[in-house]
Amino acid sequence: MTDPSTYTPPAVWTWNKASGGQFASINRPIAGPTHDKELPVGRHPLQLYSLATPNGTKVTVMLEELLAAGHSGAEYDAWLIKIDGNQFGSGFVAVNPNSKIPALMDRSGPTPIRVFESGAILLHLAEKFGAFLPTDPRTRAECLSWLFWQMGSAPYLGGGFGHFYAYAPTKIEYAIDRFAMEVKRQLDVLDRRLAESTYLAGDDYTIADIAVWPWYGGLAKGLLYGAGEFLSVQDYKNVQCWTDAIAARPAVQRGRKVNRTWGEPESQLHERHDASDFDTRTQDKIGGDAKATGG
Ligand SMILES: N[C@@H](CCC(=O)N[C@@H](CS)C(=O)NCC(=O)O)C(=O)O
Repeated sequence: MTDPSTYTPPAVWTWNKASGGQFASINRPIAGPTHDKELPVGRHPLQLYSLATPNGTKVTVMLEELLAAGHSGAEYDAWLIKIDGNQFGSGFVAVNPNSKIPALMDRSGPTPIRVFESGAILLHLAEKFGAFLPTDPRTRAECLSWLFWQMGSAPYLGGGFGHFYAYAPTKIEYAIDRFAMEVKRQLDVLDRRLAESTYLAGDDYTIADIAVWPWYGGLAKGLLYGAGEFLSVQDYKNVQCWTDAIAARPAVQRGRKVNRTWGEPESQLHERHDASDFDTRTQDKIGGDAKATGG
């Protein structure tokens, strides 16, 4: 790799397949499917194709919250899509042309509706069930503002800071410094908001919290990129308090297990097809040789 201090971009960029760090094998400069593969369809109205990364966790937490609140129409099948190439299968690309998890097929009506982008999925579900989205215009605007704040901010955390701090093949001080500064600023934005408000939109827990928690709650607990000490996350006291309150919710504890293929065996439910799966199908219950479709 060229020394960053001596690199001059060529006139025309070309794809160097050997570069790109830990995820080089799945990164490509073109969209579209690489192979034919139909997606499985289960018996529930909602079919989720996902993995328990922060973006995936938002949706499984939302679905578990909806079910806990009594919305039985939110019953779902959660199919595992490992992002080692399965996101480029033809069936998955038909649901999400952007080839990223999570992707949802809402099969509750006569014609299936595809929804991709985790923020769009949260909003679709919140509107469909009239839940976790305030109706009062001021609070609704606040909720949507924080929801879209998350969608715009997290790429600096994941694709910026996380990539250069944890995954890039060389540690580039300029890049790490730039994104550490931005991520700490984002944590301070949240900390100041949570000093004046219990939840991001106001007094009630909403899709804004559901969207922000897997990223910034995970970061605050040192679970992302091993960067807790580096970013002094313990200093963001209000974020810590909010993170703990959300983590204590039973629906959150269930949702974070779904489509998870790492961590303690009892924290992994590779696929979820029934509410009872949490009691009977986690990896500690079925052993290491779990049946997972994997896309
Ligand atoms: N803005 C998208 C981001 C989704 C995303 O980046 N998903 C990642 C996993 S967290 C993924 O599928 N990566 C596979 C790839 O980039 O090929 C969302 O919020 O849904």
